[in-house]
Amino acid sequence: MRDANPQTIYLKDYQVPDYLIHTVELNFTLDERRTQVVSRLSLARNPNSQSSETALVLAGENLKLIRIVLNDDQELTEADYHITPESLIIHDVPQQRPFTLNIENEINPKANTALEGLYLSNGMLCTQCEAEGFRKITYFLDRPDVMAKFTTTLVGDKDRYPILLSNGNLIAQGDDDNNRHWVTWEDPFSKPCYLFALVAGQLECLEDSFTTLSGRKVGLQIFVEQHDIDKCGHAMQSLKNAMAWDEQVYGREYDLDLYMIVAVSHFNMGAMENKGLNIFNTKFVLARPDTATDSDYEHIEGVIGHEYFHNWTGNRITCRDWFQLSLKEGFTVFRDQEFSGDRSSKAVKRIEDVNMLRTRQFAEDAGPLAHPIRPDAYIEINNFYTLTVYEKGAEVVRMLHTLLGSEGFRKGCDCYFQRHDGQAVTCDDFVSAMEAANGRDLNQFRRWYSQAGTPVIHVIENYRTDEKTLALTIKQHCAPTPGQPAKELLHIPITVGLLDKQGNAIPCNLQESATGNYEVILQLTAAEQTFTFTGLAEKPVASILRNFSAPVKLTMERSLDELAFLLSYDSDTFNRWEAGQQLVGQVITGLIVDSQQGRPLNLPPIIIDAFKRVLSQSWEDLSYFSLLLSLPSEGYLAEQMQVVDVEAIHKAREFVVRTLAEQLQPELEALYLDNHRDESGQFDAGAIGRRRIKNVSLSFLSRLGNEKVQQWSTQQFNTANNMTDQIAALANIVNYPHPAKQECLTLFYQKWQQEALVIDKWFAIQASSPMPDAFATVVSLTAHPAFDLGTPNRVRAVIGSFTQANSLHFHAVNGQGYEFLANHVIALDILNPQVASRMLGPLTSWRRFDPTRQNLMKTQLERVMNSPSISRDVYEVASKSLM
Ligand code: 0A1
Ligand code: ZN
Repeated sequence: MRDANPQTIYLKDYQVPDYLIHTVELNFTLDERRTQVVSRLSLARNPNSQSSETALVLAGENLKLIRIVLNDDQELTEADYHITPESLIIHDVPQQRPFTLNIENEINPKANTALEGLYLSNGMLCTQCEAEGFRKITYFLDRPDVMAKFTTTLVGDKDRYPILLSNGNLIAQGDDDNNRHWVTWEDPFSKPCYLFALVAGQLECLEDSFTTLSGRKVGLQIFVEQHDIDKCGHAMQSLKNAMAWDEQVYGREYDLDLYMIVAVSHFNMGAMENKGLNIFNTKFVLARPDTATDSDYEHIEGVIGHEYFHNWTGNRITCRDWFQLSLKEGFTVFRDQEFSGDRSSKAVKRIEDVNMLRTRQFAEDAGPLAHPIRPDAYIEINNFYTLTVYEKGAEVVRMLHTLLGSEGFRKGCDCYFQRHDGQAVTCDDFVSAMEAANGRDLNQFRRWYSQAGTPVIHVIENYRTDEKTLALTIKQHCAPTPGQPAKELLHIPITVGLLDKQGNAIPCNLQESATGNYEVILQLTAAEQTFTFTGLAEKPVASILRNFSAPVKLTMERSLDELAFLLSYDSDTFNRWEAGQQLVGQVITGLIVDSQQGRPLNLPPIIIDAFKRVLSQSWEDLSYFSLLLSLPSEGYLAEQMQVVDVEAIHKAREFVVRTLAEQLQPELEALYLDNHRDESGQFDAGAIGRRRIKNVSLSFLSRLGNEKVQQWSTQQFNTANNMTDQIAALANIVNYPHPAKQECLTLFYQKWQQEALVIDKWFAIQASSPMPDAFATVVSLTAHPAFDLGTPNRVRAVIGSFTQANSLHFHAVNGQGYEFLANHVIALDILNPQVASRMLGPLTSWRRFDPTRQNLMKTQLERVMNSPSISRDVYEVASKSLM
């Protein structure tokens, strides 16, 4: 291993910093291979330090130290300090009064393939400092509770780096000798160094402005490479929408005069909320109807919103330590989810979010890497930017919103902003603000922060004709997770509604509090509780866990008839969809067993009738309609099985889709033709919905393999003037037998070869195809001249798609998929440990498979773990998953 003895960091060991930094003046002389960094820090001993240690320990990695000067006049010699691979230790610094340090060092951005710190992307210099990248730029107290005011001067060649950006406001600029120029930026807000950013390069800019509620005019700038300048309009509009939304919903205004976004092609994650200078993966900025799909447009809006919302939830108020990551991420994801829901369809957005949570986060929470939303230990913090911290973290904030109501939640937020503006705080501080503003005791609720695993809620119904009551007995249970053998009881909000036989909503009068409301939030706090509804002359149908009011698994005896009834009548859009998923899910689960036992497969008529009913209704929200027609994914079905059988899942699910296509062919064809209007790819709910329903129909029909539908696909592929339609057609051409497959793939590549993000789609579609030649295709794609291990988006498109979106072939019983992944993780780890460790994910779920696959997967994990000079990132994931 590169780091022979990786240390575990524990939350319980947290101590306040021994020193504080008040101001930082940075001076960069930019060069691809030799960037000079001069840093002037003003420091002082922290009066609250709990340590007797007086040495000053600054974090720093891969830095070439040139000089250190204390208090402007005392150049330190090697006797005064000590350098380790991870730090600079200065033995003796003033304890009683403030002091300055001038540190000069050099870095090599071109050699930085890990994309952390200062690095190069298509000739542009840019930074990524969260979580601990700043220490790869210069020596510093690289921890979020050290907040300082930054002034940054960038010096660079005028031709190579005409644009020079950093955080805050531009306060001075000028020319230097040797065709160089310089710019000074000042950020008036104190911030931790993980929010520092700089960008230098040849960039084009789209400009606009936004006037805040209080009448301040804020300049908005989006910087991209020249050829992308025509793809920034949607991002800009999304930014303005996000700024207005945060004012309306949270009363939060932007606080600088300038908000900049830069799009870069090489980025480990989605985007980064650096103060005033967000750096984005191009994938979440660039969109033109012919290059980006509707779902790309939606993701861009969501991520632009997310990073903007961080200005208050993350930047103005930040995390005390990295264990508190969900304080900013869970809250900000909740905010971006609500923003997106308000912008489009709340129902659709909620279903999409829950779908992702249940297929991916639930799997994480049930696996070897399960951790609470506030983890208590880590080896490499970059491994904890997880679905649990983000998505489950958002669910926990959503539960607070549900428990306190919109107004109570807003009061809690106001209290949080007022109490903690300018501070680095904890998840506990957030909950305390909610308690204080609402006069509530949330002590039991706090366990959601410390406890891993997905609780299972079991509901038993008991209707009594004589008493006209319905009793719901609800039990909660959470299985052990690594390091947490016994679980505590949680406070779980369960939203319930009742329907009469005609499908009408009826009042939910609880025995102890008859409110007459049509919906009630049950507070489950004990292991078992009974809630009794009164005044029910006939047995109602209960709609439970409406809007997915808690991140739990709900188990309950439900007949197919009852599910079909809820699918027809539930007024809760989430539970209506959920009833359909349960209905089809139960049937597919039965078919999986039939398939495993070699019995013939039959689709019960109730499913066909249910689909017919959905198809016969008229729907305003066509996106919601298309979700009602979509079957549970293979990933979701896998989650329901004791031992995952990818082949049986694929076979059973495909059987259902194909049978439905056969039985409903006329309806689906009509739906396709009705919605196949020539559209320019406008991004409005109506047009998006029409494209969605049309493409769902085409996907069903493509299973029939008939020439007519093949022609529809080819025609749609050839004539589409928007990427949603073109890529949907291509997916059907690639996923099912089609005579023009190679021709279409070639045409598409030729047409789009200059557009990296479109070519990512071309790679991803082939890598996730269920066709028998998928593995050979993937191997050949990794040899394609456009494949590049140094570009995370491309790695995700090929290796990520194959291993995460092609279970059937990744889990081939000969183990070739596993070996392929291990080979690439080992090769990638040398370049980019963060991405390598993320790619390893699919192997970590080895316990979920049959013994043969378990062995094959374990063998590859062991190979990865034992390969020489493996990174801390990959080591942590591999070793924990083998424990
Ligand atoms: N804070 C960013 C995500 C992010 C996290 C880590 C990164 O590099 C290791 C980069 C970005 C967000 O939530 O958007
Ligand atoms: Zn975030």
